[in-house]
Amino acid sequence: MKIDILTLFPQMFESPFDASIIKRAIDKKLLEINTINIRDFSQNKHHTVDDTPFGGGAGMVMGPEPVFECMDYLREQRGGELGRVIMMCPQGEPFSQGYAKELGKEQHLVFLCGHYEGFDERVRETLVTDEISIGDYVLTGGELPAMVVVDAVARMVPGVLGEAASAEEDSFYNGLLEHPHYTKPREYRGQVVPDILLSGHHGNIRKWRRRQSLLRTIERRPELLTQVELTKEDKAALQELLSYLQALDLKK
Ligand code: 4FV
Repeated sequence: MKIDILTLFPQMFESPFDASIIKRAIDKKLLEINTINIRDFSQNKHHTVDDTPFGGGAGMVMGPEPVFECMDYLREQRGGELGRVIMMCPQGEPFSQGYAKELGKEQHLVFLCGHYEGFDERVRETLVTDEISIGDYVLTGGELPAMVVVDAVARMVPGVLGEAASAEEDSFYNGLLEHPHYTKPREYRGQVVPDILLSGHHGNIRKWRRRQSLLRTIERRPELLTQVELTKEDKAALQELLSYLQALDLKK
């Protein structure tokens, strides 16, 4: 997968992608990440990329020219056509594992990282295919959000997650929150690992993990359950849980 990132601060991407899974994916040529400095495409003598908003108001707006020039250059570099062009912005569609899975199937992604009040609207209208938000808060720039999306999407690219890790067991992969994990030592400062996990009985272990995922999802993100395909086993487990909680309630 080829990823081009248009930004005013390419240096911000050096270290995050220079370690761990992403670095290994780049070394294994599963992923190619390029950053392009939008300021290099500013045609004015001071190389400014932003200006005051028409209609007045606080803040500055990133002008259309450097972005359009930069995209023309990139389109040329990429053989005449671009993949999906993603603008990171608070107005975008909330990012999700489902969206990561969808983008993970693409061959080429372009990320537009804004600053100040954001981009001139003509950039959004003409160049952008996707607008993504990583959350309902305002950041200083689109770089960190782009890193978040690149990281989540990279994990969906076949071969990026080694054998050890599989996306299939991720939280949200099956729509539920992930079950608890334990590793050595079996006992630490008086805290012991649940026996079931030491039983070697994979069927029971799978059942226990599914129940823990259901329990954790009910406790923390019950709204997620409305989007999950529950098995008969799940419904039985939930029913059992419900009667247990009701019994608890009745005792009070
Ligand atoms: C953002 C978000 C975000 C808004 C103004 C960049 C900043 C500045 N992007 N999810 N939340 N962007 O706050 O994606 O241009």
